[in-house]
Amino acid sequence: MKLSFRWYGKDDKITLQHIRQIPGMDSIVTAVYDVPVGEVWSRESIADLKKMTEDAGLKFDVIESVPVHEDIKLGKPSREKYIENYCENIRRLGEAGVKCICYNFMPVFDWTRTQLDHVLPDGSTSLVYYQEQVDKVDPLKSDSDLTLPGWDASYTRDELASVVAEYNAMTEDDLWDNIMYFLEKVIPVAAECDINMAIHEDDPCWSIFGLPRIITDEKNLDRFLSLVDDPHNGLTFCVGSLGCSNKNDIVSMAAKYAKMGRIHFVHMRNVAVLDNGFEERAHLSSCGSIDMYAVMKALHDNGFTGYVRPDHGRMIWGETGRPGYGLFDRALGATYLNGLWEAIEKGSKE
Ligand SMILES: [Mn+2]
Repeated sequence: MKLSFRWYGKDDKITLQHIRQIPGMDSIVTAVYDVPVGEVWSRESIADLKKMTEDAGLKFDVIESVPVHEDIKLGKPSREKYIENYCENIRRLGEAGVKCICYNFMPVFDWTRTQLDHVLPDGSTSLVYYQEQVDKVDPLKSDSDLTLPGWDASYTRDELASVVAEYNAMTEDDLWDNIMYFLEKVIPVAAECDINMAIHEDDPCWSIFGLPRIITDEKNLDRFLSLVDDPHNGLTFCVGSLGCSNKNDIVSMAAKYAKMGRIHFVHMRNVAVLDNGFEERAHLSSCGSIDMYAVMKALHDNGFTGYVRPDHGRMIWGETGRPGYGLFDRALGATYLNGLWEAIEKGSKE
């Protein structure tokens, strides 16, 4: 595995120098943040990121994310322009030596949580999802004050209601058609540039607000990978997103997709699965519902060579900042993953 760490660019209070001091760190995971979704990233912005990263002694291998414009997901005629822009971004990132691009195909809402600073028994805070709180929120009611953290602030409530209504008129099969259309144009370009495209699963891995969501479980991941059967059409295997449903057997899925050579990037996060949702927890297996050792072993034993990053961390030691993306707990997570990997590797040679 190649250890990586998400960095939000120059405005991130966590610096590349901090990240470099985490043992074993190989690559940064970042993106160009000053361009609206769907537009082409400037070569200068890409080159700046690359230079900063490499000057800090890290690699510029992984982009998270190149976001997919809603018109592509909705299958609108304007998708042609946005797909062409997407392909141009792949080409430009390929020129800069990028190896892997993470993206997702979630309608409107990226990750969804009900609270970002839930206090855990040890006094740390984490992101949580409680279904009864989600059920109280209706994005179609544009006059409602109820919102959830993480909602795209670039939408007004009226705009949000209207885009949600557009998706509510779509079936899951429509969304499958639209993702197929996207992949058939994008994957050949990625193959030409030798960039691995790595879709991130829906987070959480079930439908919310009646919106179609399809990147959710093993059956659907099988279908997704078969749409364009090319190794460049792969996965960001997000353990926390898939693992917040007990229906997903994370360990056997990690083994299967690693063996197929289709996992290019892994997000390692532990969650405690509850009857009414889930809580994000520290990375250690005993802190949540996921056997992190078994996931890492499944990856290792099936020839995984891609990128791994610690996913959301708790806020600990008084740190403040972007929820899930503090330095301290993610660094603890990285160190834990290093330890697991070393033990698995050495153990396999005994
Ligand atoms: Mn993730």
